[in-house]
Amino acid sequence: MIFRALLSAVTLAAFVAPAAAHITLEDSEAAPGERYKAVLRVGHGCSGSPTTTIRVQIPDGITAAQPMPKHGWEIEIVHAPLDPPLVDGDREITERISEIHWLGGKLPEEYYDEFVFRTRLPDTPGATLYFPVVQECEEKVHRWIEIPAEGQNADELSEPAPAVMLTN
Ligand SMILES: [Cu+2]
Repeated sequence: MIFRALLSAVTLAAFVAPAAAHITLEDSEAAPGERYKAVLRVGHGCSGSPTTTIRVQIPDGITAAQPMPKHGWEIEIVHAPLDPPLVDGDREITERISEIHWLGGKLPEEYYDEFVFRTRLPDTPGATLYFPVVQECEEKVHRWIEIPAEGQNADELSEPAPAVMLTN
């Protein structure tokens, strides 16, 4: 009986969660200037349709990013020029990773998964960085690209971009 009650509570939680789940970063706060392991959490597909592609945009302030390989998914990296270039010792870095794509997988609506990459955060305390994500499913697409206006709460947006706030 207890087990049955527990089971129904769990079922209810699973049923309620998707509305607020969206795609979010596991750590929504991080230290400026430090390494940051970005874990994108994908809790649902597109109205029942399985997720087949995740595309994340790396914000301008981030000059270094590195995706973690993922079984069953192919990774594609998009570069953008760095202007002015960064000087690292005797090396000049002229481009940065601006997008990471995970392609060719199939994440059923009922399941949860994580898409991981690491970065070095800019040294800008107090700033909020947004990582817009396009989630493509077999049918339909979610565009988690909305950024709150000054003073607006991200909860008011229907498809908010995953964000991390740089603490002091
Ligand atoms: Cu959601």
